[in-house]
Amino acid sequence: MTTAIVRAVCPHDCPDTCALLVTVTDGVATEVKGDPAHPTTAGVLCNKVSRYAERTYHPDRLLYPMRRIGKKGEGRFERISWEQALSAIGERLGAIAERDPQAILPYSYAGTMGLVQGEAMAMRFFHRLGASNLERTICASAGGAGYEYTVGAKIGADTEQVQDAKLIIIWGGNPIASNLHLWARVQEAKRRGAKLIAIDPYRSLTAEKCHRHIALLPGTDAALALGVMHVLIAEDLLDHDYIQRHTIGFEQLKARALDWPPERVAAVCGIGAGEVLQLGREYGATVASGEPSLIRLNYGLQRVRGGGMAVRNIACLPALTGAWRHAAGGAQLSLSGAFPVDKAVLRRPDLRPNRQSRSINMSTIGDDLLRPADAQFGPRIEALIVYNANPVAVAPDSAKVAQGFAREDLFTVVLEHFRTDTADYADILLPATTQLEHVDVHSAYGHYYMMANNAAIAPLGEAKPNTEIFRLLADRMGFGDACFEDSDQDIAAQAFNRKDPRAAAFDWDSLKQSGWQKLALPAAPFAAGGFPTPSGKCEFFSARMQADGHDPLPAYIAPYESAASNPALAARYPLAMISPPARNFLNSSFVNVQSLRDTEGAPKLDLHPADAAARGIASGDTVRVFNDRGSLLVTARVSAKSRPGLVVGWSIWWKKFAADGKNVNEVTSQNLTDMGNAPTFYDVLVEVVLDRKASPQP
Ligand SMILES: Nc1nc2c(c(=O)[nH]1)N[C@H]1C(S)=C(S)[C@@H](COP(=O)(O)OP(=O)(O)OC[C@H]3O[C@@H](n4cnc5c(=O)[nH]c(N)nc54)[C@H](O)[C@@H]3O)O[C@H]1N2
Ligand SMILES: Nc1nc2c(c(=O)[nH]1)N[C@H]1C(S)=C(S)[C@@H](COP(=O)(O)OP(=O)(O)OC[C@H]3O[C@@H](n4cnc5c(=O)[nH]c(N)nc54)[C@H](O)[C@@H]3O)O[C@H]1N2
Ligand code: SF4
Ligand SMILES: [Mo]
Repeated sequence: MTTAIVRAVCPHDCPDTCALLVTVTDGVATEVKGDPAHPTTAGVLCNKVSRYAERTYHPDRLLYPMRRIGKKGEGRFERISWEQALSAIGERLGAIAERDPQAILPYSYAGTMGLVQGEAMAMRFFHRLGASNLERTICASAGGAGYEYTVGAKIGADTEQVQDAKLIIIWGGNPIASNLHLWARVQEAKRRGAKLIAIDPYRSLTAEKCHRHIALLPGTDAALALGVMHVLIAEDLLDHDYIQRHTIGFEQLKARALDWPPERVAAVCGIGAGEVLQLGREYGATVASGEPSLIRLNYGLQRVRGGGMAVRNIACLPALTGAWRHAAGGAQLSLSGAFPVDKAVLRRPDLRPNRQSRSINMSTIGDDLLRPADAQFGPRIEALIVYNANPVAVAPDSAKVAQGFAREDLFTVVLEHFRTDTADYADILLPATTQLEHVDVHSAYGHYYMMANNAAIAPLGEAKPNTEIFRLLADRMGFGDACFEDSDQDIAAQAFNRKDPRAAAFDWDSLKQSGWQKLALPAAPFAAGGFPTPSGKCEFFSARMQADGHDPLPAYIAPYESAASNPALAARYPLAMISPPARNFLNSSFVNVQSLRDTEGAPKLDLHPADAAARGIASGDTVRVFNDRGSLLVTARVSAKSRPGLVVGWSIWWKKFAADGKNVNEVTSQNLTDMGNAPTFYDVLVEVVLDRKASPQP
C-alpha cells in the first residue's frame, strides 16, 4: 500500500480558495482536508468540499463521450468514442465557421476558477476560431464596475488583518454560508471586542450573530450609504486630512449627501430614521477613536438595478473617515485586482482573425439564443460550447433559456462532470476531469495567495481536462499555432507576470511544491492614498462615470421591480423575492451530492408570518411562486427572519430535482444592472399562493 499527500486547491467560485491536502492511497483519493498551515484555510473546509471525494467518485460521473438520442432536454444519450465525438464537433464547427465563425458562442463561467482549466486553452481556441466573445457578467460585474470607478481596482483590506478591526459592517453578504474563512476572522475580532453590524433584508445566519441587524428593503443600499454620508458630514465625523490628500470631489459629494437626511433615507429603505443616524454615528466614531473600521461589501446588494451605484457609494465611505489608514480597515469587495494574471499570454486574443468581433452577454442568453440574425445583432447563434457552467439552471428568465437550448437547429456541446440541466440539452456531451484529476494554478478573490493544484489521481474513465479537449479540437480545426502545443504545466508557468513586482517571486516549479505563495503587497493598500484611478485619488466625483453616461456623484437608482418604483406591478405581484445560495450548495454544484441535498431537503421559500397568514400558508405547504415570466412550486417555511413583503427562495436547485422541473430562475428577469451589464436576480416581484393539490390537507 502506498499513500501520498498531494497539495491541491479548491476550484470553486468562493472567495476563500482553500488550500487542500488530498490523501491518495494506491491511486485512490480517500480524504480531502484543509491545509492547517495555510493562513486563511487554517485546516478547515466547508461542508461541501469536505465531500469532494464523494463528488469525484459519484456513480453519476460522466466517464465517456456521448451523443444525444432523445429530444433536447430529455437527457437520453448513447456512448460514442472520442474519435467520433471530435469528428462530429470538428465537422459542424468547421461548416459554421466557414460561413461566419461569430455564429459560434462559448458559454463558461466559474465551475472551476483555475487559470489553466478555466480560461487558457479554451480562450485560445475561440479567439483563433474567431467566435463571438462572451461577456462574463453573471456574478460580480456590477459591483466590480462601481468599485473600480471609485477606488480604481479590486483591491482592499487583507483578510489576514480582519481580526484587528473594531467595527465590522457585513453589507449584503452572508459569510457563514459563503465566505467561511473570513467569518472565522470576524468572530475573532468579535472576541477581541469588535462590534458587528449586518445590513441585509433577511435575518441570515450571519445577521443573527451580529450585534445589530439593519433589515432594509432589497435594492436600497445606495440610499443607506448616502444617509451615512449625510450623518458623517452633518456631524463632522470626517478625516479632513485624508479627504484633502487622497480624494477628489468632496465639495460635490457634500452637496449631494445633504439631499439625503435620515428621514428621506429611512422612507426609501423601509427602516427607521434612528437606524440611519445610529449607523452613521457608529461608523463616524472611529475617526475620533482612531480604531479600524471595515466594510465587507458583498454580492447580495449588487443583484439589483442600482447594484453598481450601491457599491460605488459604499466604497466612498472609508475615504471619508480615513479608515484606509489601518491595515484592518477600509473595505473589501473582491481582492482579485491585486493578481497580475498574464491574460494576454494565457488567452491569446492576438490570434483572432476578425479583430472586432461581437460580444454576447451571458446574462441575456435567454433572449439571445432566440434572436434572429439582423444587421445589429449579427448572425443567429448556431453553435454553443458550454464548459464550467450550468446556464439552464443558473441564468435568469429560465423559460426563455430552456426554449433557446431546445432549438433543433442549435448545435450544443457541453463539457461536464455530470448530467446537469444544461447537459440534458447537449448534442455531444464530453466528460471533463475534476480538480483531483488535473493540474491548475489559481488566483483568489478573498485572500492574496497564488495557489497551485497538483493532479492527485488519474482521470476517471475517459474523462479529459478542458485544456486537452480544446487542444484536440484545435488539432481537428487545423490550428497549427505553437500555443496549442503547451502542456498544462507550461500554461501554469505562464499564469502570473513576474515583471509585476507583486508576483516577482512567482515560479511554478516551486509553487507546485509549496502549494501557495503570497503576493508582495503593503499591509494597508491605501494608507497613503495611491488609488489606481485616473486621478490617483479616491474619486467621490468620477469623470469616467460621467463619460460613460452615469451620474458622476453618488446617487440612488431605484429597483426595476418594487412597490415604490412600479406600483402597478406591485399591485399584482406584491412580494419582493431574493434567491441567495443555500449553504450546502455552491451555486448549482453539489446539488446532486445526496448527503448535501438531504441536508437541504427540498427547494424552500421563506416568507414572513404576516404574508403567510394573509395567504393561508403554513410551514411545509407547497406553494406556487409566480409572475408574468413563469412559475414554480416550492415548500413554504414561515419565518420572521424574512422582513414583511420579502420572500427568500434558497438556490440554486437543479430543475430536475424539483417536483415540477423548475427552479427560481423561472421568475427572475433579464433586466440588467446600471453598470457592468449584470443580472438583477434580487430585483423581482412575485405573488405566492397555496398549491392545494400538492399540500397536505388539514
Ligand atoms: N455555500 C455557498 N457559498 C458560496 C456560494 C454558494 O452558492 N454557496 N456562491 C459563491 C458565489 S458565486 C458568490 S457570488 C458568493 C455570494 O455570496 P454573498 O456575497 O454572501 O451573496 P449572496 O449569497 O447572494 O447574498 C448574501 C446576502 O445578501 C442579502 N441580500 C439580498 N439582497 C440584498 C440587498 O438588496 N441588499 C443587501 N444589503 N443585502 C441583500 C441576502 O439576504 C443574503 O443574506 O458566494 C460564494 N460562496
Ligand atoms: N436565482 C439565482 N441565480 C443565480 C445566482 C443567485 O444567487 N440566484 N447566483 C449567480 C452567481 S453569483 C453565479 S457565480 C452563477 C454561477 O453559475 P455557474 O458558474 O454556472 O456555476 P455552477 O452552477 O456551480 O456550475 C458550474 C458547472 O461547472 C462544472 N465544472 C466544474 N469544474 C469543471 C471543469 O473542470 N470542467 C468542466 N467542463 N466543468 C466543470 C460543474 O460540474 C458545474 O455543473 O449563478 C448565478 N445564478
Ligand atoms: S467552497 Fe470555499 S470554503 Fe469551501 S473549500 Fe472551497 S474555497 Fe473553501
Ligand atoms: Mo457568483
